[in-house]
Amino acid sequence: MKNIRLLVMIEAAFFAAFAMILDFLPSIKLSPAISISFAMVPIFILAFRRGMLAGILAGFLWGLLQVMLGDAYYLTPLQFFIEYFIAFASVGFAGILAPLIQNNYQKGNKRIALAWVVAATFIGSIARYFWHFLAGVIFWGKYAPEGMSPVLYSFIMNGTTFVGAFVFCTIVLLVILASAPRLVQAETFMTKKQVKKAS
Ligand code: 218
Repeated sequence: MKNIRLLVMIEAAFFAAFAMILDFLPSIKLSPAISISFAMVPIFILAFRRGMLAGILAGFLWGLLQVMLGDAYYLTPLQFFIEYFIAFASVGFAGILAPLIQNNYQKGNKRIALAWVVAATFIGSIARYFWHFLAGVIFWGKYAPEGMSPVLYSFIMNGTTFVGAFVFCTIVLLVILASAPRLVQAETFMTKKQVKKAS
């Protein structure tokens, strides 16, 4: 049990680092602080593979990496906390559908599993961008064009980014998981003692 937890934590760190690397690739920039990319993909894969808590941990670590590598935009402490810890960790909520994805793969229902992958990607993306939208209304309103309300400005900026990121991530995930579904089907990890007991 202890070993499984350690393995999941190592996987979370690995997938968070992978997301950070993807974040450095060229992306579509809406503003210096907002870009549309598929960097969330590794966090989604881990959330489908290991469930919601592991996904939340990986998302949190990804946010922490952004902060540590100086790739974060700071306006106020609360804005920073919401956008780099709560928002990034929320991507892991995609893992709420992990049991449905795993069960359908196990039963050989590939198409249904992939349909749940799309739904889970939607959940993780909207959970993240809800927080960016909220931060946008409260903290980024001053950057809105003259006469535009902060709510509309944040909705347009974060709504566009949400749709773009969701579509990008869905396409990449469908391509990856259609050919390598084993990525989300973790083999049960057993200690030597457990193997002996089971055999
Ligand atoms: C209107 C507006 N502009 C900028 C931001 C900040 N923001 C938005 C989306 C994603 C991220 C994290 C880095 O990719 C950030 C900092 C906002 N919330 N709203």
